[in-house]
Amino acid sequence: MDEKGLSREEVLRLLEEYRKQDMSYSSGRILGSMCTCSHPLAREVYCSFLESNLGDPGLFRGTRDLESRVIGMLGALMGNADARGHIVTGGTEANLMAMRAARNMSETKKPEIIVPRSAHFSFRKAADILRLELREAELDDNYRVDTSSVSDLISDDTVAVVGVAGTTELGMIDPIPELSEICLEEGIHLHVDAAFGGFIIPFLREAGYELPEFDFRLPGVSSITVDPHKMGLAPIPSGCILFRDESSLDAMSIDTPYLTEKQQSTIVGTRTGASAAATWAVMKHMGREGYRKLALKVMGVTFKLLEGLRGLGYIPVTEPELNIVAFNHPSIPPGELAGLLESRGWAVSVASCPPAIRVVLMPHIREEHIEIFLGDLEGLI
Ligand code: 0PR
Repeated sequence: MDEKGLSREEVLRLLEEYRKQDMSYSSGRILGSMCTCSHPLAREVYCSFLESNLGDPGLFRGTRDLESRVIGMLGALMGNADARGHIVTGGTEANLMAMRAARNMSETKKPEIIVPRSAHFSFRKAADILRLELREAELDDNYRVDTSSVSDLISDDTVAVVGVAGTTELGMIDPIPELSEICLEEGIHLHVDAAFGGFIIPFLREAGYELPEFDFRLPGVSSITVDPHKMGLAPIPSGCILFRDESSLDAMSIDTPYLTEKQQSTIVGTRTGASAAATWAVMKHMGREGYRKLALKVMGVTFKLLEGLRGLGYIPVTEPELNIVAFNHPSIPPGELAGLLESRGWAVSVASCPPAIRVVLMPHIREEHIEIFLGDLEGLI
């Protein structure tokens, strides 16, 4: 650090130089991200709650109330208004908490978890941190988990089964109703990772899309991850972990004798209340109607891309269930195609299973961006 401080103007000028190197969502060029421009109201509220600390909630009773109300709203959206949980930093922390609760509630000395091959890498982190053996279940021809493979992997040491509602690479929804039946019968914690899908599947269902149930309405579902900072339009960091009831939180609670609250179940100690306040604000402002419109809009852009790709001779690898399209060029391998697109200013990502270019049609991607993107793809066919 320098001895003398710089002026405010000088600091801001220097920062602008750094910011210029970043990409922006509003350019429409970020095609492989699950994050997006946060809602302007959420941004404003976030800044005004910057100093609130939910690690010591007795000092910030109003913000704690906002967190409980967000949990109540999301619980109700997921079919259980009595769900308990917390606003956390994102899907990784939420999944870690779910695995921790499941492990702590079991007696086994050699805990194992079963996750689909398509599960997000956060479960590998959780397995490593919590010393869980990770078993991967096979996928079916549509890249959804094969429930017979899950059944085959279950043992006396299985503490949790994971199903994904909106896979990271392809946006596929695992057969959660079947997993619910299996887990109910075996008495195993079923965690649903709806980090991406949680803020779109319920609204598409309301709008008449035929998508399977995936939430607490299924009796075998014990916990759900849903991230407001993905399709919820909340600023980063905003994730949410929901448990069917308080017992899962109790299984992780640690005494915090000198704080205003005597027990804590979250992993993080000092933690911002700004995420909870901003998420509350955006959910109250959008309402179900606002999110339903948004869901239909992104699906419209998704189908436009899909149709355009087919028209040009590109090959989609699945029929999309949500707003993710993965596709291949008839001859250029996906890694090479991603490079060619990058040189034309597009940030796409490459899926691994199966290898394909992956485009996430987040709200910042509009029809006009897709038209330009398809124009560039046409030049490569
Ligand atoms: N579960 C699922 C199903 C996910 O897709 C993700 C992240 C997580 C959990 C973990 O969430 P956090 O990253 O919030 O902890 N999915 C995206 C991915 O890994 C995250 C992402 C977002 C990556 C924006 C890149 C990016 O630009 O692809």
